[in-house]
Parts: sequence; structure tokens; C-alpha cells
Amino acid sequence: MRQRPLSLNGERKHMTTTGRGAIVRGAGAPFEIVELELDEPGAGEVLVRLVATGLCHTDLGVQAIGAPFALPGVLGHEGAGVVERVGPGVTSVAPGDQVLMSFTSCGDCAPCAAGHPAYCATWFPRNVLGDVRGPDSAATRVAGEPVHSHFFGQSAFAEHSIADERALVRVGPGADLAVLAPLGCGVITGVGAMWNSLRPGPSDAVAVYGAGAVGLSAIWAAARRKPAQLVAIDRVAERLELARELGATDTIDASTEDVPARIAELTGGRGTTLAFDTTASPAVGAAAMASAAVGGTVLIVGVAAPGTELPVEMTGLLLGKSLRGITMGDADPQALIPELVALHAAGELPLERLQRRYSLAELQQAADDMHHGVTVKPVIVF
Ligand code: CXF
Ligand code: ZN
Repeated sequence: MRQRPLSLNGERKHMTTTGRGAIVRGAGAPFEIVELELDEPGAGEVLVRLVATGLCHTDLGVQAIGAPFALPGVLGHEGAGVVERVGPGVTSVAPGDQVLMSFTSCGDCAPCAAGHPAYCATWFPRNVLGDVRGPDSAATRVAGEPVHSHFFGQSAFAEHSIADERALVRVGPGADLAVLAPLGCGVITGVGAMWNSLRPGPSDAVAVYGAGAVGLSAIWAAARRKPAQLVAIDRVAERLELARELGATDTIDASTEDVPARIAELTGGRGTTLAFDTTASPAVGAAAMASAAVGGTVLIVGVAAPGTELPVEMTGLLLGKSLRGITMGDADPQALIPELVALHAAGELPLERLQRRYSLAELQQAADDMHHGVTVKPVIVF
């Protein structure tokens, strides 16, 4: 990292921070490592030196289609690092603090006030569109040209980030940031689904469709509530093995087994009282509804293409079934992330089991490995 004063008329005005980062130039383009020029943190912003950033399928989805976040831009939204400088009005963190980065929110609207920042009235523009500063005051440039930033209030595939204060969660000086980085999105999304929404109890038969980072986090979280049954469904044997390690009582390999028939068999014909579908597949969502018990609930988290419809058999709903969706585990990062950090420190959250580490230069390889199921959760370590 280098910092040089920008001077006008010989007078020192402000610093530009430079360092390596990954940009995607357009839809379908690979991650490209370039020198980024970062502005000073503005009001409510924080300059963070990244230590690690996890990859999430949302990064790859934007890379593939170049939307809704505009390209060229800097993706990455599971950052972890150390605060270098804070902008005007920042009170919750100070230089030297270790922070995990999650999603941002306004803090003022009714959902934020009620403790549901994932349903912030301005969630989509602040997190998915980014660029909260407006076109004339870009936080990040490449060779003097603005590139889009503030993805999830952070754009963390870079050695430095101008982050939104509300995207940051302070953690203790001893916290291992490289291990904890994925808490910011994937882990809270899965854990929050179980602890904030489905809330399984001892009589529940729970199914989790898809054993990626979100599904496995959900299985771990559900297991702590000790449901009667906890069934993991995936097409990759190693992921089903991990699911068992994290507490699944049963597994179904969807590449070789008849999933509805196995669920019926495992639940004695009752079906699942609670199901969590991470696959973003309409067919899987519909099958989860068909396999739900009388009065059962299916919770959808996967991000499908806009306009995608989920076909639900209407008479099934008359059996008291419910279908709902969730964003970011309906979590308040300031509450849930410290709780998970403490559980990890106590040896109860084996995050390391899901991860493989890569350098920034290996980011495209990490993305390809996640896409092909080589690793559940790649983490870039700077
Ligand atoms: C998603 C959740 C739904 C909208 C876009 C982002 N979460 C995390 O990657
Ligand atoms: Zn994500």
C-alpha cells in the first residue's frame, strides 16, 4: 500500500491510497488485477486495509451478467480487515480496529429501527447497486478513470476499501480475520435462516436443499436446535459428508436418489415440517413444497434471474403450507456476527472445514473452483 498526498497549488489537500484490487470490466469478463486509486473516506465511510475476503455466488452472478451492480467495478462482499482512517461522523470504529464487513443499511427506516436491516428500505441500492456517492465523486479509480464501488458497502476484492461504516462489525484484536471473513454474507445467511426464521424445535423434520456455504451454515445452525431430523440434499458426495459432520442426521444424493421418495421414507410419510431451499431452482422449490408436511414451511433464499416464477400446486397450500423468502438471514450483523465469532472462538463453529485459501492473483481460479464445486468457500488472503 502506498499513500501520496494530492496537492493543489502546492497545498496538501488529501491522500490517495493506492493498492492492488480486482476489477471486472464487463459481463462475462474475468477478474483482472489492477492498481486501484482510492479517495479519502467521506462522511460515514472508513478506509479499511483488507486482510481477507470470501467469495460468494452473488459475486459470480454479477460477474457473469454485469448487473445489477454496474461494471467495470470492484466486487467482493465478505471482507475482513483493519481500519486505517475514518471519515467525518464515524463513531463506531477507529484506526487499528479489526472489522468484519457485512451488508450496509440506512439505520433510519422502519425495518432498520425494528432490528431488520436486511429489509432496509434502501437495501437494494445501497448494497447491490453500490455507488452511493453518485457519479461525480467515485471512491475508486483505475488510471484516473472511475470504476464502480461500494458493492455491499465495501467492494472488498482489493487491498483497500472505502467502506460504509454500517457495513462494519468490530471484532477483537485476537480474531483470525481470514477464517472469519465469510461470516459477513454466506454464514449469516444460512444461520439467520434457521435462528431468525424457521427456528426448528425437537419435533421438526428439517430439510436443507443445497449444501453450499449457505446450506451448510444452515445445517450447523439447525443442528444446534436439535430437530428430530435434519436432512441435507445435494449432488456432491463431499458436501453431503460435510453436512453430516455439521449435524445432518440424514443425507440424500440428488444425483442418484429420488429425493421426494427418500424424504417420504425418512419422515414416515409425513414430509418436512421446515425446509430451506438454497438452490434458486424453481423445480427444487416446487419439489420442496410438494415434500412439505401439513402445516409445513418452505423458506427460499437462492437468487434466480428476475422474472423467474416458482410453480406451486395450489391445493397443497390448502394443507396449511407456507412459502416464504428471506434475505441475508434477516440478520442484524451487529448482533449475529459477534455471537458467531464467540462460538468460533469456543471451538463450536468449524468454519475452517468449508474453506480453501487463495491469493488475490488467484481470484479467477478461486471463482472457477467455487463454480465447479472444488471448494465450498474460497477465501482470498491478502
Ligand atoms: C443476496 C441476497 C439477495 C439479493 C442479492 C444479494 N445475498 C448475498 O449475496
Ligand atoms: Zn453473498
